[in-house]
Amino acid sequence: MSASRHPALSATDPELASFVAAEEVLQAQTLRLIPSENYVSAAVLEASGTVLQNKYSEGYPGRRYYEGQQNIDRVEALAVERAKGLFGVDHANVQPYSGSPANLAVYLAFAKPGDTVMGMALPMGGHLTHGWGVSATGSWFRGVQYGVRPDNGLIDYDAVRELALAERPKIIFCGGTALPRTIDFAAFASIAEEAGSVLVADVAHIAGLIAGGAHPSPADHADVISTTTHKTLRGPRGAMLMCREEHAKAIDKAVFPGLQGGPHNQTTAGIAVALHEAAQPSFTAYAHTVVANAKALAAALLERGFDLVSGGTDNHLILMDLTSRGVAGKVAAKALDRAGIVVNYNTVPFDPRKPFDPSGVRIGTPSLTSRGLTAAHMPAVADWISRAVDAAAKGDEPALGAIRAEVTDLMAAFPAPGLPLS
Ligand code: DSN
Repeated sequence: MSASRHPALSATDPELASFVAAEEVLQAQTLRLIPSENYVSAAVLEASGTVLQNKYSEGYPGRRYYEGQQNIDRVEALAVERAKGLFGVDHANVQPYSGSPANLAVYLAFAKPGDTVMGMALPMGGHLTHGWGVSATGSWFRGVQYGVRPDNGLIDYDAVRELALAERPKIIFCGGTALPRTIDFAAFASIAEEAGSVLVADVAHIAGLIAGGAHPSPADHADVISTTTHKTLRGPRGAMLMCREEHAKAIDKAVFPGLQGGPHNQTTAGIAVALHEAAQPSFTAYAHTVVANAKALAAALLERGFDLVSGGTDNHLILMDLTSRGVAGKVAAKALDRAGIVVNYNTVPFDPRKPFDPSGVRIGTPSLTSRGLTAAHMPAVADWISRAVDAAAKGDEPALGAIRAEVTDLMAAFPAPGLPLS
C-alpha cells in the first residue's frame, strides 16, 4: 500500500499500513490456488470501504428501527433486486454476515434443537455447518451424514436417498467445500420431497459458476439457496440466503431479529456491485474460463502422475490425494507456499490421516482466472506443483526458491484486479 494510495491510513497507523502493503505484495506475486478465494474488483473494494459502515440499519428496507435510512434502503433494495435477477429466485436476503451465520439462520427458520438434519460429512467434502459434530449445528441438532462412493469419489445418490428415508431429516444440505463434481440438484430435490425435508443448496463455492452459466442452477429445485459472496462470485466477504416466496418471511425473521443485529451496509454495497458485475457478459466468460482452466489443470496434473479425487473436475476445484507421491498434504502445502503457490491442505474421502495433517491438497482456479491466465498456462502450473511436491518430499529448498522466482515472473505479467501495484 503506497502512502499516496491510502494517505490517511499510512499517516495514522503506519504499522498497520505496512501489514496491508505486505499483503498486497503477497497477493500480487503469488499464484493463489485456494478455490474459495479470489480477487475482487477495484469497484467492489471501493464500495466495501465507504461511509455506509457508519450506520446502524436493523430491519429491512422500509421497515427499520433507526431513522436516516434513505440511502441505505436504496443500497440494500438494489442488492436484493440484483440477487433475485441474477439467480432467478423469488426472494433474497443479503444481510447474513458470512456463510456460517447464513446457514445457522436456515436452522433457526426450519428446525428446533435436537431435530435431525442431514448433510455431507466434512471429511468427504461437506461443510462444518451441515451438521458436523464439532460445529454448533452438529451439537444442537442431530446431524446424519452422507459421503461419496469409495470406488469413484462421487456422491452415491441411492445411499443419500436411503439415509434420508430412514432418518426423515428436517433439513437436507447439498453442496460443500471440496466437491470437484457437478451437483445434481434435481436428484437432491426429489430425495428431499420424498423424505419431507427442506432442501438447502449451499452453493458458496460455485455461486459464480451458477451466475455465469457454468454450473446448473438450484433455483428450480431447492427450497433455500445459501451462498457466500466472496468465492467464485467475486464479491466482498458476506453471504446471501435466497428462497421461494413461501419461505421468505421465515428466512428474513431468522436472519433478523433471530440471529443478527444490524447488517454491514458497506458489505451490502460491495455485494450489490459484485452482483452487477456478475450480470455482465465478461463474467459469463470468466465463469466458463474458471472451469476450462480447472479441467486443463486437472488433465496436466493427471499427466504428471497425480491422483485426483473423482479422477478430475467439472467445476473450479481439484482435490489431490498425495499419498502415492510419498508426502503428506500439510508438508506439501507448506512447501508450495514457500514456492509462491498458495493452497490449503485438505482431507480426502476415507482419509486414514487426521484432519490437521491429512493426505490431500485442495486447489482451484478462480483467482488465477481473474488475473487472466488461461488453459495454455496450466501445464506450467502443473509443472510447478509437481516440482514443488517432489522438492517437499526431498526437502529440496533451493528447488522451491527457483520455482518461486518463476512464479513471481509470470504473475508480474498478469496484474491482479484491485491491486494497482502488481
Ligand atoms: N472456508 C471455506 C472454504 O475454504 O471452502 C468454507 O467455508
